[in-house]
Amino acid sequence: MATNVNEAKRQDFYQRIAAKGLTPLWLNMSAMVSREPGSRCKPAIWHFEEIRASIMEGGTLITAQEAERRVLMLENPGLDQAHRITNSLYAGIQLVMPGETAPNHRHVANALRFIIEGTGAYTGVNGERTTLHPGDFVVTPGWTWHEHGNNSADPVIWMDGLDVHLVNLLDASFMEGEGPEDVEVVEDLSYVSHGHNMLPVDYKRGTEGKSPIFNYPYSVTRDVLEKMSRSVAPDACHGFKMRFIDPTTGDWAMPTIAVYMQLLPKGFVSQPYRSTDGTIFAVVEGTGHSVIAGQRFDWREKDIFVVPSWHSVQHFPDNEAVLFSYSDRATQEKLGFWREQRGNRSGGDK
Ligand code: 1HN
Repeated sequence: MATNVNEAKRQDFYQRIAAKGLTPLWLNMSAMVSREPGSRCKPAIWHFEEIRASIMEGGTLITAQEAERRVLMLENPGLDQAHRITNSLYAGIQLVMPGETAPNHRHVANALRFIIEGTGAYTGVNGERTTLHPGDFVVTPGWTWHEHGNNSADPVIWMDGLDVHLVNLLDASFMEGEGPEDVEVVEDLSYVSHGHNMLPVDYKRGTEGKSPIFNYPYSVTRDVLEKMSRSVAPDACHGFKMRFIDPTTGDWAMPTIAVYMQLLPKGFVSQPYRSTDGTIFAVVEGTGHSVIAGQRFDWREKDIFVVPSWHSVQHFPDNEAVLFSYSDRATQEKLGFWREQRGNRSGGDK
């Protein structure tokens, strides 16, 4: 048993060793090694109506060229305005106005684009161009040159998802600007040459864990979900949920970020589900609500909501709905950290 004398001696000891850059584990262990995830990340929703009004106002105040990227970041209310939507992941809303370009640059962080509004903007990745359509999932792998432009008559809006906070946690950030000009290639060459159960005969996979495919088009994704939903039974927790892959390996499409699309059929109520990867959802089609750790969030097309790590979620679509989502599961799996729990548990909801 601790005595008062002991405690005073201890406090004195802690103070003296602090000056030497030492601190006792025994005062910090339970906070550092929690019995289960205790994320400060909060469940939250951003309604597109409000996002759109704000980014369009931003469009009158700064050009894409001037801003380099004209983006409003989605900041999780529990995470101290730290430019993140979960502990590990970044989300932002980017606007490219008709006639604008955003200059070529590259960085270590991997980025995804999920197209929300507008057709006819493009992203160039390592000189190859892809035209962006609503629902498309576009990858710009780490350290590839990428730029954007909008040759259409309408504003184009998408969500960016990046692993930049993972890169910064590891102090591994590099960035360069003013890359080479686009070269003339067949539009979506990477999808043509790698996305149809074929590979160029001498294709050699790099060591960086990059998918050769830049655009996973919604027209294909939607068709897959439609046919799946007519042919097999829905998963009790996910409905019809597909993951985007690197077709040369079967691994996730991005080395660090897991990306999905799911269809929730009419009348479906998902069973409670939780996992250690805090997940960002974007509503592609439909209306409904989700209950996250007991809190109800009503959503409609183009809204974005976040389910923090180890928070139980249940989805209730009003009719058929389609949800895009991404999380750090690809990272957690590679490191052996990832866990999930399906269905109701004893002990109640978190
Ligand atoms: C970036 O390069 C883009 O290329 C968007 O569109 C958002 C957020 C942080 C760091 C780099 C882009 C970004 C970003």
